[in-house]
Amino acid sequence: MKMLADARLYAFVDTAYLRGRRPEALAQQLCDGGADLLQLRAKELPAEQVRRLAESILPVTERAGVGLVINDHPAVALAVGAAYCHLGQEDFFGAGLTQVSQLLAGLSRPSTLSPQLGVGLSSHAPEQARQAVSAGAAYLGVGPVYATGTKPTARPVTLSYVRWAARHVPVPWFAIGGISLANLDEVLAAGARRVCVVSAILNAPDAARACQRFKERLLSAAL
Ligand code: TZP
Ligand code: MG
Repeated sequence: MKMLADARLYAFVDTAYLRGRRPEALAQQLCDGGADLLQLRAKELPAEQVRRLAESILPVTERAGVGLVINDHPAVALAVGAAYCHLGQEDFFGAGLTQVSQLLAGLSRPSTLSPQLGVGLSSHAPEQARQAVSAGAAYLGVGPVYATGTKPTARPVTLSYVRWAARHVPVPWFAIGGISLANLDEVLAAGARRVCVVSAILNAPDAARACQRFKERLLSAAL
């Protein structure tokens, strides 16, 4: 599997943007386009259906060496053998957790699958980033940078938080929220080298080509 430290482009199979596409076919396109991590985000589905989708996508990501991230469902991530799960502030700190190890200890672990589940945490402000790093997060989300229809109620954190993250966050971190090919240069100029992109890729006419265009520009920005 690709190393997290080398990841630049974090793409999504978000069920809100499928528009009739088969999830595993979309996952293949995103991997073919150069996504380094792939998140399964299915806000409206119950855990059992998330699990079935994860099982259908995992062979695709494994063949491509792309880490699969399960949003919101750590037990599903562990059960299917995904590399990561992603949780928001409210999912993790709001549930009374302070350490990733507490979360993992609370999950029943199949004996052979996913012995080391990495946990990514969202952050919206410096203090949240510090707490997430102390908790043992494998990576951080930094955003939403811009207002976005994918998460319409979230308040943008602006590029100033991206600039702070570039100077202070010691683990891999991904700028997220409203990032497009039109604003990527200013996100890079603020110091981001890794980005999460949902709608700008999933609404593009050719998702694989959209990934390629993001990836080329991310790789041409020096780390
Ligand atoms: N968390 C913060 S912003 C966001 C999430 C899941 C949505 C990102 O989607 P898009 O379409 O790339 O703005
Ligand atoms: Mg969540």
